[in-house]
Amino acid sequence: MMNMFNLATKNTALHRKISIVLLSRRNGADRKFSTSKSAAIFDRFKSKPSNPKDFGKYSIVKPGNVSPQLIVPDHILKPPYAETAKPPYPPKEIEIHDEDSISSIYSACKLAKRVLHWIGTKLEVGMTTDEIDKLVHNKILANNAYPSPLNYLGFPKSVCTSINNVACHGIPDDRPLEDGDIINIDITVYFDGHHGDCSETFLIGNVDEKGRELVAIARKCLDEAIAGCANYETFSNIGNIIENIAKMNGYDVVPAFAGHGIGKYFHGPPDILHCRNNCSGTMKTGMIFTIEPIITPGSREVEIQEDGWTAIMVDNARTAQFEETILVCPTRATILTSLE
Ligand SMILES: [Co+2]
Repeated sequence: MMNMFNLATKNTALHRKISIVLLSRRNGADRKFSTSKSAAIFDRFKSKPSNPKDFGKYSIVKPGNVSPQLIVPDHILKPPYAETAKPPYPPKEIEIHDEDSISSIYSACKLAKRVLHWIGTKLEVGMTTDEIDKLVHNKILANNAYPSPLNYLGFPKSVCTSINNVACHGIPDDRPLEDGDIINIDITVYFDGHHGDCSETFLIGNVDEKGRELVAIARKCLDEAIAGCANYETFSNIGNIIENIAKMNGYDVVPAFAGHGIGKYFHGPPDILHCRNNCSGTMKTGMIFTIEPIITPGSREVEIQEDGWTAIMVDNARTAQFEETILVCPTRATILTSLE
């Protein structure tokens, strides 16, 4: 899951540099969003309307029917927002994690990646995203962990499932997977008091060539960005690497969503921008954060649906996204969301 830039968190130097416009298009008309959950679109990042483009062969997805919220038994350690939907404030400064903290986050990250890998082997045409949610929910509980998205700021499900033109934060529903879909599954677990967060875009059946290429480039953007992380590297390096690779291949980056620091909190500083930027800030050994760029062949604009979460591309282009949680080390970054 990702940080959405919003006015409530616009108190850092990084946010002050970016003027933001909260808007959505409904029935073709712009309207201002009033909820704190609304996503922001940076006006400086808005792309010009492009000519209709051939984005390939795929179904355009809209939100479906959502089943009742699942139960978490009492013996599972729950994060503070599990009952209230309101997460406590994260630390103001970027945390430098000590060995104990790194070890706990690593355990959560490994579990998240194991569940992600496992659900990837279960996907098949005809399975609904609601079924994916139930499988993931039960798998996480069976590992004595809590599915972090559940009731985080009111999110109704245990996993995000974002298919084709859904950029991120898709809510599992009654839509069955179709041959040719690409689906991002975003798993975060809360284990031993710490969160671990990762996602992957999976191919369902026969995905057209444009879809396969999009997914491959999204993976490459993340891998190269991680390779550019180490002690003393700048945070802006991440967005610059990602957007350069995307643009070189004819793609763009969706700027409205950011990676985030993670630990005892699901989302904390730093905000990791995935588009080119010159924001200040330098990585230090012991920092832990996610990188999770969303790549598109179309324009950069997303529209948040009335459910307050589902982010759909305005031009209905497909998007692909991968996410890892990483630890900054002296000469490189270590991926904590690993299978080992
Ligand atoms: Co995340």
